[in-house]
Amino acid sequence: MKRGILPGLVTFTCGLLLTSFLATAQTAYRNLSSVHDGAGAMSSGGTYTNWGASGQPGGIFKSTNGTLNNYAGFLQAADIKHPELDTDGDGVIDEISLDNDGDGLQDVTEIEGSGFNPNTATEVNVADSDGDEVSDGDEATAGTNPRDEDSLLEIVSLSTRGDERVVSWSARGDGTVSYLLMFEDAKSTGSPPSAIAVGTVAGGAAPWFETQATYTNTAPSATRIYAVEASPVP
Ligand SMILES: [Ca+2]
Ligand SMILES: [Ca+2]
Ligand SMILES: [Ca+2]
Ligand SMILES: [Ca+2]
Repeated sequence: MKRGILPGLVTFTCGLLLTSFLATAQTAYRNLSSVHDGAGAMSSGGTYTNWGASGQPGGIFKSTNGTLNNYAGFLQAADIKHPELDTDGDGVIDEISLDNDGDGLQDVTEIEGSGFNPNTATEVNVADSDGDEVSDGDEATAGTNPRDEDSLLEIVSLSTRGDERVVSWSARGDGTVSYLLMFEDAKSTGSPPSAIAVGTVAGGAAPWFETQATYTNTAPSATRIYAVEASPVP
């Protein structure tokens, strides 16, 4: 269940996306031969559907030829290629979009699960696979579990102790994520401009190393607004 919003903002530093989107949608292209030519079958067990095939290419494979992206085997027929759909509404149809849902993770990365440690597959056509209001791409940046709605970057408490302010947020404790505590002494609609470099934090247990980080801010103003920014350690 999504926890209540506490005072403070949560932001993310998204990584640079080396994605070459096409400016305009191209004529739909579909090549299903590698599926249809194989000895395949589809069966249903009531609550599930099983697709089987022989003679399919091993692993997940993608090749690019000019404006066409060719996904081998099942990926031709299952979730990836839809010439009639533009899931994220960016003007590039899913057929040729590298990132159908526009969450910052490419389709192949979502299927492989390679954007996360441990490897965790996410939905190709759903930007927020676990519905915690943080996109799959932002969860990859923050190192949180994209399949657990209780795993996300957020400020979990903000308390006053004498003339100090104690800020706590959910964090990943294996040293792979670095944090900035940002603040501003006025009402703001964007990320506060001042920042304290907290760096990495320690704690939590494998595989997700979920823990809490705490920072004590001395002599803050009465109206200080806080945000936490996460970025992967290079
Ligand atoms: Ca995506
Ligand atoms: Ca997704
Ligand atoms: Ca999510
Ligand atoms: Ca999550």
